[in-house]
Amino acid sequence: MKNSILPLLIASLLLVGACGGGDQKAIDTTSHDQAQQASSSEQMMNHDHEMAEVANKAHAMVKLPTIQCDVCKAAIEGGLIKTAGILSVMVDLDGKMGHVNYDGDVLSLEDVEQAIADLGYQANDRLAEPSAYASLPDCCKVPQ
Ligand SMILES: [Cu+2]
Repeated sequence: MKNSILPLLIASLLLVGACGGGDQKAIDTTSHDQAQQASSSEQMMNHDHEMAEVANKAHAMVKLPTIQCDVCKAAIEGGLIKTAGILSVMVDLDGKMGHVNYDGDVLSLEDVEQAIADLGYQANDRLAEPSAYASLPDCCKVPQ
C-alpha cells in the first residue's frame, strides 16, 4: 500500500511544485506591475503636488540647531509636509539643516520657520514654541 502511494505522492508534490513555481512567477509579475503602477502614480502625485503650476517655487535651507536624532528628523519631515504650501522637506541630521521647497505664493520663509517652531524645533533664529518643545520625547530635547 505504502509503495503504491509513495510514487503518487512524489508525482503530486512535483506537480504542486511546478504549479507553485508557475503561480509564483505570475504573482511576481503582478506585484511588479502593481509596484510599477504604484510608483508611477506616486510620481504623478508628487508631480501634481509640486508642479500644480507653482510659479513661485522657493527653496530654503533652514538651520535646525536643536535637532538630536532620527525622531527629530522624522518629526520635522513628517510634520512640515502637512503644512499647506510646503512642497518637500529633507532634514540633514548631521548638518542640522532642513532643505525645504515651498510655494512662495503661499508661504514666506518666516512662515516656514514658524511651522518648524510649532513642531518644537528651533528654525534659524526662531525659537521652538515652548509647549511643543515640552511635549517632545526626551531624546529630542537639547542635552542640558
Ligand atoms: Cu529627536
